[in-house]
Amino acid sequence: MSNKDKKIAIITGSSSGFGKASVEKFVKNGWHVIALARRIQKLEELQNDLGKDNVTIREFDVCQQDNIDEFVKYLTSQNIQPDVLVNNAGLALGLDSADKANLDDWDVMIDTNIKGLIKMSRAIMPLMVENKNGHIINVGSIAGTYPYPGGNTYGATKAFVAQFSLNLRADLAGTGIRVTNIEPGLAETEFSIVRFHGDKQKADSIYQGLSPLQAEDIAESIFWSASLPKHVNINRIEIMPTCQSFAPLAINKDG
Ligand code: NDP
Ligand code: 8X3
Repeated sequence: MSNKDKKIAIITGSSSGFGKASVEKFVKNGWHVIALARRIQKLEELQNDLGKDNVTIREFDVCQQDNIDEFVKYLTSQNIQPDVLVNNAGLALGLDSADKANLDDWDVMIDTNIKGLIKMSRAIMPLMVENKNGHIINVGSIAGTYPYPGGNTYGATKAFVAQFSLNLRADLAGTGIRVTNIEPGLAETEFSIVRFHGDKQKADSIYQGLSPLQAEDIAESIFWSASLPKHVNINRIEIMPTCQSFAPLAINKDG
């Protein structure tokens, strides 16, 4: 792998959903992708499909600082200068109201969606700044803008991602580094299976009779943001399936 041959994207959470579809999209368009996730077997299957020349894989947990440190050492030792970092790894756990929610679930969401994302960004940014080239694409959510029952900590982590993305833009002004926040709505991936702790029937019922977004729809917008000329920065993209919309504010007679 060399920057001379191809542009290089690092994509976290590449083993399924948006991440996997993004790996496929970037590779189809001639990029080399470093695909990161915890489930190495899924990454091996992806690499077998797309070819070792196009995809480098690495077993990787964004919550493990030593994984991040070793990865940066690897990039530096190989003189790899990433053109794009897609901070996609993330999850929702549970849909209980805040007074009943599981605190361990909250911890995992904060560790992954917030701390994993900021630590990855902090680790990769210096390489980009040094090279005066790079683009950080975060995967936020409409849940970071619009509250809904049971969204509590998940939505709050995505609100953090939205503000962090804007603040990165402020800090990176003058460096040529771009920052984008992609904010999808309801999308059919493994997301709901994870949210409901492996209950596939419950997860399937979320999408039944609807036409939710597909992983490829989001990969399209991620790739589009990355493929624009360097003087164009997409700050944020909010995407919903047509079937998703807004409800009136709730008013409860009992206070
Ligand atoms: P998936 O569950 O299909 O994919 C999530 C990916 O994140 C998996 O590849 C998983 O890989 C990875 N991941 C989770 N935790 C970690 C971790 N600690 N370290 C490294 N990788 C991790 O869901 P989506 O594709 O839908 O989700 C991708 C992103 O999109 C998330 O940030 C999610 O919050 C966001 N999103 C999803 C929406 C939806 O409706 N689907 C809508 C809006 C935003 P592995 O388990 O192998 O590590
Ligand atoms: C996932 C979108 O609306 O299911 O981030 O919370 S939603």
